[in-house]
Amino acid sequence: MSQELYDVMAQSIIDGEVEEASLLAERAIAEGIDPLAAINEGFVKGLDHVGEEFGCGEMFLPDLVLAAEAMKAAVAVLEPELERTGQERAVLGRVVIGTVSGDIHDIGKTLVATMLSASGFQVYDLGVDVDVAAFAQKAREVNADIVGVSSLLTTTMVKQRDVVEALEDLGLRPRVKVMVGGAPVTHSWAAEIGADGYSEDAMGAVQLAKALVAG
Ligand code: B12
Repeated sequence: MSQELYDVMAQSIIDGEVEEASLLAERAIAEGIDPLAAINEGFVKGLDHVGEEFGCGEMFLPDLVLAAEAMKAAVAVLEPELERTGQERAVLGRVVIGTVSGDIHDIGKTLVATMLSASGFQVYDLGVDVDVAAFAQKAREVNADIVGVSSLLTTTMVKQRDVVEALEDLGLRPRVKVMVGGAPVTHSWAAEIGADGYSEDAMGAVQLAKALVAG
């Protein structure tokens, strides 16, 4: 797979070209490129660039919004392919996942949910801006094995701790494991709040979930 195509994919996100991003995603499938590689080596690189530029005041919110739309368009094309290549298998466990309240970032969380589901987990995706109590209630309702909590903002990360506590309050810990993620989240933060694990990406999240259900 040529670096050139990955670079064009990244550029389509930087330019916020929704049509172009979705056409490139289709091209990746037609050329037999691993859909996760297309996301991680191509499109995400563009989004990272936009995030950096935004962080240092070189790009602005409308750029971020357009980049996110282009990213979502590409992921929407690649998602069925990710699921298809996951193949049929027995349910490995039940995972409740969502982005904490106050935070509407959903691209990474949805990618993790898709990869978990493609890998054989039954996934209950609560979406974004999810109340702390809703994570715990859903976990009890579906008898979850794992609760996955995403936060992309430093200001909302503290809600991950609240989810751990809400599960404790309902008497669901330690049976229900908690995994956390999102750009500002780290291993040490996960340990500090009493979560059972952290992963920096979707593939790592699948490995982590498998390890957590294996005990
Ligand atoms: C796209 C984007 C947006 C889009 C989101 C669209 C959407 N539908 O998601 C929009 C434009 C809406 C947006 C808004 C804002 N954003 Co924004 N955004 C980003 C950006 C550029 C990319 C995020 C992304 O999708 N990355 C790609 C995915 C694939 O990666 P990911 O999310 O990190 O997820 C992976 C891992 O983290 C992990 N993971 C994620 N979740 C989970 C969960 C579990 C359980 C596990 C195990 C793993 C895991 O696996 C994922 C897959 O590999 C980031 C910069 C960056 N590079 O992170 C800024 C960024 C996160 N945003 C930022 C900010 C400040 C904002 C705003 C406050 C801006 C504003 N002034 O309004 C608002 C907040 C709105 C809100 N209340 O939530 C800051 C956050 C700073 C901070 N540390 O707090 C960042 C870092 C940009 C920056 N450098 O300043 N944003």
